[in-house]
Amino acid sequence: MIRYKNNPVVKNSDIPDIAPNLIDATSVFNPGAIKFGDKYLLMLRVQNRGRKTFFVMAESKDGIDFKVENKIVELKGLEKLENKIYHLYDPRLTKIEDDYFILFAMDIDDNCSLGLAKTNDFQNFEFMGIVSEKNVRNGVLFPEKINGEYYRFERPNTAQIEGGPLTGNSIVLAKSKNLIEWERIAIVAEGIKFYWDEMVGSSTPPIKTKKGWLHTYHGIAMHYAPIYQMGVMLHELNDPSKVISRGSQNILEPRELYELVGQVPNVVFPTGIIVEEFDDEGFAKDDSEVKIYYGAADTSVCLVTTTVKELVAHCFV
Ligand code: M1P
Repeated sequence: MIRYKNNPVVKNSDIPDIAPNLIDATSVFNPGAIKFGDKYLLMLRVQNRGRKTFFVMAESKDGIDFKVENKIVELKGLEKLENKIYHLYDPRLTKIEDDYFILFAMDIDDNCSLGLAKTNDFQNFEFMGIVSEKNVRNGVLFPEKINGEYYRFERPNTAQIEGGPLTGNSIVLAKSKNLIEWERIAIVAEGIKFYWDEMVGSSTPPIKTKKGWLHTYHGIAMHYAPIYQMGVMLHELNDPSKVISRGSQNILEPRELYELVGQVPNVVFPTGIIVEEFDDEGFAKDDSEVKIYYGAADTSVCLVTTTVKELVAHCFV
């Protein structure tokens, strides 16, 4: 995992003032990422000084120099919800066939649920609904159907960090016929007490490789103050409930000042992954570069690069 030398790639001073809600943004982190034509897109989670969150798009020709759009993303149809909506955050982007989907966390009423939206052009976004049970976060969609059904990982929020958020210690596989109603199939990973990943949650949407589905996740060590790190595991292609191997050590942990200090210290929180090269059958190429975008200390957006084969190898360490 090689950190980009001029991290962060997006920081609060890169966010234009978008009156009246977003003046002098306080932080930008945990972005969704995708390649759209020849452009790299990030869907940023931006916070204003009222600590309200907004989604704002940013684009780049090289995945490094991003220009942030001068408008807040509007999800058409969200205004029809009767729930009290506090925050939308931590979007994950997945292309399935010709559509681009955004699966994100919604703090609503008395809980956090998953919301789903769709776009074809990253200019017009359609809200499709609340698509989870109560108290779920960290939903990531698979990029294709498996045996005719959609799949995702999700993380039930069932554990409390002292003085912190309701988090969770299991990742669950779920399937759906229509992307709206989901049926849980199996717990695929649980937190491991006393080690780096006592709490867990999926990080980025799974990547299809010849060796299996490559799945990055974050683990939280519950020390005096929690430490958020990144790990990786591999699942069987035809039945992702089966874990082929899960790396025993983290592959990215807070070390740089921008990860150690900020709104929430000691956090690397990956949410976006871009694989540069796929073969004709849709498998990520072994030697392909992989760009992973993550929130650093809940304050800025950073980039690390690696390759498919390095990530796969780490599942067996
Ligand atoms: O503050 C660190 C992270 O805390 C939560 O993580 P999880 O979803 O694993 O409970 C989220 O609020 C996340 O947005 C935040 O970056």
